[in-house]
Amino acid sequence: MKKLTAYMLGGICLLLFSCGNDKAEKTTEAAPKPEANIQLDSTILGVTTIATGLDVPWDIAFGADGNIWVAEQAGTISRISPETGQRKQLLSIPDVWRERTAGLLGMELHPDWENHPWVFVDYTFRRDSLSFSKLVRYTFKEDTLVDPLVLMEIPGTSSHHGSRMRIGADGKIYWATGDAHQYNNAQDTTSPNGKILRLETDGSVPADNPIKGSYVWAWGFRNMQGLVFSSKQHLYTSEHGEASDDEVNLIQPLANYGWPKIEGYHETPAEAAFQEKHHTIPPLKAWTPTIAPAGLDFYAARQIPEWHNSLLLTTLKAQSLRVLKLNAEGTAIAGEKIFLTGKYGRLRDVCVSPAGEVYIATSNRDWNPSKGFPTAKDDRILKISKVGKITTTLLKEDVPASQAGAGNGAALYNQYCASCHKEDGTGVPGTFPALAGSPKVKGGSNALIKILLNGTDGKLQMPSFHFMKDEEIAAVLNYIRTSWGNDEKSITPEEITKQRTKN
Ligand code: HEC
Ligand SMILES: [Ca+2]
Ligand SMILES: [Ca+2]
Repeated sequence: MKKLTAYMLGGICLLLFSCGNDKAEKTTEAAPKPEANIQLDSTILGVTTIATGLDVPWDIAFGADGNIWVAEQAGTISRISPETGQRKQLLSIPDVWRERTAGLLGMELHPDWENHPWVFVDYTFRRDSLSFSKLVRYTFKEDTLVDPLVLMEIPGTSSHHGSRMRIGADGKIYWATGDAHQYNNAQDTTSPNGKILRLETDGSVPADNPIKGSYVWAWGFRNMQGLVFSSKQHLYTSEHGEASDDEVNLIQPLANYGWPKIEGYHETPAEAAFQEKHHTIPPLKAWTPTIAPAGLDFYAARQIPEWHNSLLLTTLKAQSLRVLKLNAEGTAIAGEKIFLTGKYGRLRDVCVSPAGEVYIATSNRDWNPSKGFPTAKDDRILKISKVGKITTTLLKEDVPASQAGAGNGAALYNQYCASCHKEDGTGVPGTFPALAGSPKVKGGSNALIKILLNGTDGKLQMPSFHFMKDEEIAAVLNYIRTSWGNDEKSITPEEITKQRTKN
């Protein structure tokens, strides 16, 4: 009872007064403690929850005011104090259309905040039953955001909206757009989708863009959810592949990154031929099975020396933080370390304070439900920083999921299929069909093999798994044909080979 009264009085005090001498005591009491430690070579890190109860904080940025700025998918922009977790909402954008992967997405604060207190956001909206993405500039004034200036509008559809934006040392906006699920957009240099676009901060085309009068800076992208400049002003992206080949790329002007003709490394004869003709640039790194890479930031600080000169990447499907050590020139990824796998669920974005503290935003209230999530605390912002000693649960660096063997249907299913159809085969109503009891799983084997080899291109799209070996496809199909109450005769690798040659 006493505690409750004190708590209530504390609340009133916060509302009405500035709470004078109470303050010091409060901060020590309220300062959240690390709930996990991570041991690096010589540095111990603490992982601390600093804010809870958010709804898909899609983009976070460390502001010049020392606060973490948060753009939530439903359309709100807030500031959160990293010390107290106190949150202040600055704006709710009325025309945001939130649906599955659409909504308020990327946000960037102008680096020269004193002279240009501008916040750039990208969000999807509807007009005449069509969807679009727009890039809007707001001005920060007296604790709110005013004077929205629409810089650009581009077509959207049901998914693949990207997007992130960053302002370079040259003062230009770089905007990573999605292909809007129209794959051919990416290779069409007259379309703004599937591109890195370069704009002035008033929305005009910079006079020195590589294609005169065009926003296009680079092309051949599917769905980028990470974008960052390093201290050397190299521009990096992270990109979602389809069924395989998630990528991190180093962006050059006037360059083609391959999608949809090339996925990941340029290793098939068709890919090599396309590269030869179009001089496409392969990724610095590609991941199969996919990890669903999202937010990217560059770690320039010295607080965590092991991470200096690395890209920090958060992942959704793989639910992890990846530390991608760059070579000295920043032109190659020299190593990958994996942390937090499965500990906090899907991780959407990351930002770093000038002092070198790392902040991470979870994404457990998004459209793609994960097993066991969201919890009552979701979504949250976590802080990772250097601490003096180990005080709580010690987390180790995670080892990469090893490639499942061709004979292990269950492991293959979990790596390639469960992110959509779910581990228990129940799918996601209206989006991913249940495989438990599915007539297509039970039907003749040829139609089923075709779905795997070719994918489908109706309203709901199943990606193609042509890159899997015949033995792997047979193993995964036999797994779904004998799980969750399904009971069908088995398929041989030879049947897959036969269907492939027919295609
Ligand atoms: C990115 C999400 C995604 C992944 C990953 C995925 N699927 Fe699908 N799958 C779909 C969608 C969407 C459909 C519905 C397609 C349609 O109706 O045209 C589908 C349909 C199917 C069907 C037909 C079921 C029915 O009742 O319509 C089967 C069988 C299937 N998938 C098996 C698999 C297997 C096996 C894997 C892994 C190798 C896999 N899928 C991976 C999205 C996915
Ligand atoms: Ca590519
Ligand atoms: Ca490839």
